[in-house]
Amino acid sequence: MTFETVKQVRVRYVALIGNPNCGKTTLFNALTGLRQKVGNYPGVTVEKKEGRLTLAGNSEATLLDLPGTYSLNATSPDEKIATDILLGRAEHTQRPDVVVCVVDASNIERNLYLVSQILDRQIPVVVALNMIDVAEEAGIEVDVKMLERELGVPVVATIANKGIGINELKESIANAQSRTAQKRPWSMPALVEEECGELVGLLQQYHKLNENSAFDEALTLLTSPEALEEHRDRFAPELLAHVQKDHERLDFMGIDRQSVVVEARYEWIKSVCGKAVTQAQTSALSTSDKLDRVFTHRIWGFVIFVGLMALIFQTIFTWATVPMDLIGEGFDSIGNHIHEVMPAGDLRDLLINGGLAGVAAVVTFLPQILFLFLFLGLLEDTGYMARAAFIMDRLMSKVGLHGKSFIPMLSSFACAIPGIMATRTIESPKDRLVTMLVSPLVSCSARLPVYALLIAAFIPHDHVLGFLSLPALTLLSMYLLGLVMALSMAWLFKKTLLRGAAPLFIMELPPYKLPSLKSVLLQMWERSKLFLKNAGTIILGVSIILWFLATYPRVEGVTPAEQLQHSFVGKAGQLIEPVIKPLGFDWKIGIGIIASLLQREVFVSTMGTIYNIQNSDDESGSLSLQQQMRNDIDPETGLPVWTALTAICVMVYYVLAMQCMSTLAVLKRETNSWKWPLFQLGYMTALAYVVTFVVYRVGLLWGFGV
Ligand SMILES: Nc1nc2c(ncn2[C@@H]2O[C@H](COP(=O)(O)OP(=O)(O)OP(=O)(O)O)[C@@H](O)[C@H]2O)c(=O)[nH]1
Ligand SMILES: [Mg+2]
Repeated sequence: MTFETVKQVRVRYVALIGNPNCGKTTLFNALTGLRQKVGNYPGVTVEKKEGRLTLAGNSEATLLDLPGTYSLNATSPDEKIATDILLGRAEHTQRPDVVVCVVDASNIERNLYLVSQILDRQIPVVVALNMIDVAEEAGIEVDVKMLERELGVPVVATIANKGIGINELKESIANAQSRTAQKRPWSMPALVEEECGELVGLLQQYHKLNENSAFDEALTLLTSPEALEEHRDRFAPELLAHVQKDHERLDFMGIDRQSVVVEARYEWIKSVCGKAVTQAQTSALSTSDKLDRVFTHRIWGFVIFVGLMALIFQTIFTWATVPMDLIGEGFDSIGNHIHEVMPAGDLRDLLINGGLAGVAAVVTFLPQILFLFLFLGLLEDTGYMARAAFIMDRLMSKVGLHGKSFIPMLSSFACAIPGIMATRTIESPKDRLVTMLVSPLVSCSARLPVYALLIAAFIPHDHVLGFLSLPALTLLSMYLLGLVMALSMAWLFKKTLLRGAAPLFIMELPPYKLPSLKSVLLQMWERSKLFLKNAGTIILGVSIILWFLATYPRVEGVTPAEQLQHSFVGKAGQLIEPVIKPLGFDWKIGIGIIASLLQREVFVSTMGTIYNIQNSDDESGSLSLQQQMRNDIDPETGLPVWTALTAICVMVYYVLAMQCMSTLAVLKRETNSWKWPLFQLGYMTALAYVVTFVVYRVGLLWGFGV
């Protein structure tokens, strides 16, 4: 094959494109020094991300990381972002000068499909042949020089996570050539070629398209059954008549219009691979396959999934206690110090009971959040996440969704916001909406402090089933309740509001990998920063406001507990008490729920502030928040405000209620209307109320109310 390279490209804008999970973001991080999220499952990146790239001779370029895509005709929202930018159809984003097409060497045939589509566009391309280590392990050897010759573009072998090949890649990017005079390497059956050629001519004549776009349009018009209908008004009638005739002719000749182009491309790919790739004969099953026999087994897979969750929650409880106690003691000594050095008065109260108590109550749970993220990171990076989606697929299809919809739910264990973003990989708009509506029912890390506080305070530390403790079991139950409710609501929505056929499941299972400790630790670090920043801003702010509302107006000569009753907060609490009384909640819990409509951790800081104020005069003020809650007596009935049943009811309420403004804001952005966020707020709150009510009543009947 001959090709003339014409001129060097001025490289200002470079985009990374490639199949999902081929290592684009890892490469992006290696090239830019940034730390975008990487994970061993398809669909980690769902937005475009920009970074600076320094090329040879210190010239600077912008590098773009894109969501993965299998082809340029993809339809899911994340894939559309990638193809729109590549084809210069995206608003506010210019077309890249150079495209780095990342190819997973261990999956080279499938990855070359996208390459062949990109080659058609004549865009300056560099191929990064990534994961050559994984390929080698699987006995696949690629002759890079031969591949380069066959593709007609530079190919650089890389191992992105080890930084291998990065400099060579930079060099190739800087030297990228524009490739205007190149001949298309693959070809279709003669008749199709002939008709395609005619159409290209007509498109150029009637619609003044350049040759590349005309070819692209011609292929779509010839092969896609919907395209003709969809684009009727865009094209000249003469052209449409011609297309109609072409279809008839091809159908008459027995040519499958839908697959002819795909087959032609694969034909070419096969011949390229035949020359450049050698696959050693390995009859033995790979380690990944062996592991998958167990992990994706119909029954064992499920048992292992629940077992893993149980193990995680058990560890979260046992390992976290030591650092938690340390943090608690740290805050205590800060409080004592302030108590000693400052004169008594409102300012001291504000610092200790307002600021410190609220922030301390939340920050104490940092270790648990860190452990949660450690485990989530490990599950993601080893590739287990994709298996979880796979074993859940049968269950998911029963509720009418795709196994793919389980990934957003798993991401929601961290936070519903990445969960909602992860739904961008779902093609069907209805299924995507259903998944967005139910994902926030899955317990996120903001609920963990609420659960952890209440479990530590009110659930006895007994052991069940030998290794599993009652607290861990309670926590596991809350997480499972969230999952089960998410699936049930999905089923309900699919049956009623958002009917549609259950889609077919096609999801890749990436090979298992040893997790990269660095990337897991990095995620934990980013998360702690976020958590602490939040504690220092939102939690602190809300605590201070709450302190004022719980301290004023002042009444003379009463105990702090009575003073609290007379404060704005106390008054407001009495106002809402009738609404929450049926759930077994007292007014302080009501205030906690209202304040934490902003975000769920605020419940914990609210309890910290309110109880510190209530007990500020006596020695019990130095007790831990848990003990203060356990000691709290309802002045009217003389009974404890909190029982194990109350604690469980509050947890159940927090599993189900929509207590997060940021999630609603993201849902508004993704659906482009207020309708769905409001619906979500409404249905989740109603669900929480009804289920908590039932749990409370049943609990009372069974005599758990004491
Ligand atoms: N062994 C090996 N692993 C790699 C290599 N490059 C990336 N990885 C790992 O492959 C997984 C996927 O990497 P990502 O960078 O998230 O892939 P991506 O293409 O951005 O994926 P999406 O955003 O989901 O499309 C991660 O676990 C990486 O650590 C490589 O060259 N060799
Ligand atoms: Mg990515």
